[in-house]
Amino acid sequence: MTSPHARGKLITLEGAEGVGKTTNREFIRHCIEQSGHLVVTTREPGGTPLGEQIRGLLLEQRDEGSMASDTELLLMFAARAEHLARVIRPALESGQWVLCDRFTDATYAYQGGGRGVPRSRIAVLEEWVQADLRPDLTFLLDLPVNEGLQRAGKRSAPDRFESEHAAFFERVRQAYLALAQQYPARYRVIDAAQPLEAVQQRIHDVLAEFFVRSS
Ligand code: Z5A
Repeated sequence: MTSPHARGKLITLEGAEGVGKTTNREFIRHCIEQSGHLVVTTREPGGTPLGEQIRGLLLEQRDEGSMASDTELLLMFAARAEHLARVIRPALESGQWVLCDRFTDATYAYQGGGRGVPRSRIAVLEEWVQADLRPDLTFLLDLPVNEGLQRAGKRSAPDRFESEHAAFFERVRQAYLALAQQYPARYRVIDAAQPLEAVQQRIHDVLAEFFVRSS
């Protein structure tokens, strides 16, 4: 039986530390609503009660030292499986759009690029947990690492990821840029070093083009 609704669109927001995802999330949500679509705004890791508990485990500083990178990877995908089952798939299937602050590309960038987990291991979990579901549009907010760290440094005490060194975030940034090159049809790279108005003008233009393409 075919669904009475067209499937909604999945839009993801990506970037390394302090690039302005949170700052721009509301703006994107507003633009989507203005175009006449219902939108669910959510985030990873998290987005469900259990996923937020897993997020707590992932971000908290641990006395016993670092978490094994496979544990980190599996927890990311455990939270994602829950998120897909309880929030993302039901919303998309009912025709709503989903705006997600970080998704699987963050796993390729942080666990793959940052921690050095082989890409093939991430791909196995992606296939298992998502099957053929992929984002329809991905914004990559790109900023030189030092500038991002400086912006983020103005906030509260650093969590487990925020305590990493600049070299880690440089690998994350390069992994994101490589993904953008690999998937040019869905990726839009935004120069996040520009003033906020210019960043949002560019986001607005990308969305306007996307709405036309998806209508
Ligand atoms: N993680 C992972 O490892 N693997 C995965 O699969 C997933 C996630 C899904 C939590 O993510 C951690 O999880 C994350 C990766 C890991 N760790 N790190 N790093 P998160 O998204 O919740 O945490 P975050 O990266 O720290 O994002 P954030 O806290 O939401 O920061 P942001 O959104 O990029 O930045 P912001 O808070 O919007 O902006 C930072 C400051 O810059 C703020 O003062 C703004 O006012 C200012 N700002 C923003 N835009 C501008 C412009 N254009 N000019 C000047 N100043 C600006």
